[in-house]
Amino acid sequence: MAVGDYEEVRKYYELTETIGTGGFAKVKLARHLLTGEKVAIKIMDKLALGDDLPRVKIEIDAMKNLRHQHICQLYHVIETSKKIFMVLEYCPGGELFDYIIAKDRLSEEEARVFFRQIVSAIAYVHSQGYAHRDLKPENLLIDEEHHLKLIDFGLCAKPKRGKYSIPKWLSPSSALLLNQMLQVDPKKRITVKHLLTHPWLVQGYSDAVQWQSKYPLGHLDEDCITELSVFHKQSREGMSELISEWKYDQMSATYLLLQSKKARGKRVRLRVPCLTGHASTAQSAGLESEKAMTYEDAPHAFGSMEVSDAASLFEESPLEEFILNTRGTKQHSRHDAQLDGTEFTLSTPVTRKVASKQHENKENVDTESALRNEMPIALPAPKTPSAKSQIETQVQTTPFQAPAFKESQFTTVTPIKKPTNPTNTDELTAAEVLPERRCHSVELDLNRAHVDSSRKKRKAKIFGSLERGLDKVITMLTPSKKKRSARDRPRKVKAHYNVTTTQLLNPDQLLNEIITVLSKKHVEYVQKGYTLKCQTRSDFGKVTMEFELEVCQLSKPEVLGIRRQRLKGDAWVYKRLMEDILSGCQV
Ligand code: 6Z7
Repeated sequence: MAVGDYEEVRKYYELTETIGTGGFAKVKLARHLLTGEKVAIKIMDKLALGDDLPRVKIEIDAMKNLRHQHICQLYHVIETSKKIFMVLEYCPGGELFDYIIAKDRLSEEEARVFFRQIVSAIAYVHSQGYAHRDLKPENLLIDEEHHLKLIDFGLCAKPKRGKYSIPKWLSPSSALLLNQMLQVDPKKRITVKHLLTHPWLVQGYSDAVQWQSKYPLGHLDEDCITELSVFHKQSREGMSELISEWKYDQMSATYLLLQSKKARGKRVRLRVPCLTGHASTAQSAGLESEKAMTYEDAPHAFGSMEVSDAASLFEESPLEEFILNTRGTKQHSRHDAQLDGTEFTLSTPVTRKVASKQHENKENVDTESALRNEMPIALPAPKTPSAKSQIETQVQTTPFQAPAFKESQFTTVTPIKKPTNPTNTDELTAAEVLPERRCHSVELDLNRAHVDSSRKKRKAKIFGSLERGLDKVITMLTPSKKKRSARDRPRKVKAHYNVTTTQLLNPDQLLNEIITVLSKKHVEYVQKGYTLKCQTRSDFGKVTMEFELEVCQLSKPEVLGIRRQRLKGDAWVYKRLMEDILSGCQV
């Protein structure tokens, strides 16, 4: 990861957790510093994109021309030498696919609500001369108001689509509609225009589907322009001209996010980004420094800093920070000490050669390279969050021979009890899984590891370049007494379609049930409190799926639940795995 690439983004946005990965892109949650609005940032590596780079450009060009209530809004494009960042509308409801699966099936009424929105989006897309060509429930997200947003333009689908079966519970009118839409011959297929007034779609409504954009590109919102002109000390006319250029830069992003705030009934106010040390206010505002506004200039603009809101968004998981930062360049260390009483069962892949001469003298230990030589797959024994005194890493090996080199986002570290010779890199491979080390557990007393500085120094000598990586892990793993109670209990969450309720009363028992099933299913996991960050691999060691499972507490009704979230992998494979896991638990 090139630090400079991210610096450009951090001028304007505070990046937090990863909410999706796939192909050559990952999507991270973030907050726009000036407006405080949450956004999703799609991050792509230009080199990795290779031949797909033109597709990304096509998508961006299309997105710049599309603005519609049922299309995920592009706010900002940041291109650096190595990366492309697409700042997009935040859709906290996740994928329609997961929603349907969770509900098993939708009622026709609800399907109609959604379908109207899809048809509306598609009719608009077509009206602008574009075709999406990859319409599927995975490409429809649900926003805060439970409205659908179409995503992922620029992907070509190759429909094989002709043979299909109609579920027997569908009404004759919906079966007829599907039949009209699924005609292979385009001449026989119903047009989007006819769909707008199709009897199935207007049933129970007084009008046809309204497909016209509520936010036409030419229209500028007065309140947003006023706020921006006050903030930037520009005339309203000047500001309108600037916005009308639609450069999809910080100015466009700020305008669009203000507009979105207004649409949700929030105050149209800009504020001082006080959460970052990365950029000055002026820089963040996309202005020359002399134009930066002070509180005295316009106090209203510095109004409500939603501190608690921001804090919760930015409460990064230290483990995730470590896991995701396998390139050794992660700059945010301010959360390092925030680990809160969470026990980790550092999961399955066992680091084989954790250091080599190549890595020894690097300033930032190249954790990824060091950890790429991972050996799958050990399935650790469950570790309940309430067992506090130690962290125990179960090291087991699988019966099969694993490939020697693997790419993994899940970095795992095998605690090394007694390294011997600090200068001998062979000795530094103490974590290698040797036959005699198989099937035993290694214990680390993390409380002691953190406080004993002389031991730490000794360790520094011993581990050489590895020290940084391990220290970070240990720091992260050292429970802070004050905070740990917070994670001794499952998190309270609201009922959501991604949460399956259970009849079990004991969260540790439930966690153990899940872990047992994961082990049976050969799912690797990292445990953090009541959250299990899981992944599966192909026979060749490639990570095929990433997801999270969390034992949580629901309030109405007061029962334990299992929250699940897919981060990567095929939606159908995930669905089946979830069914297996959830039915495998005695819940
Ligand atoms: C045009 O819109 C696009 C284009 C594109 O190429 C990619 C995307 N990708 C997105 C993916 C996810 C989200 C937004 C855009 C998003 O907001 N996801 C999200 C946000 C919050 C939460 C909370 C926890 N549950 C899942 C979740 C997902 C869009």
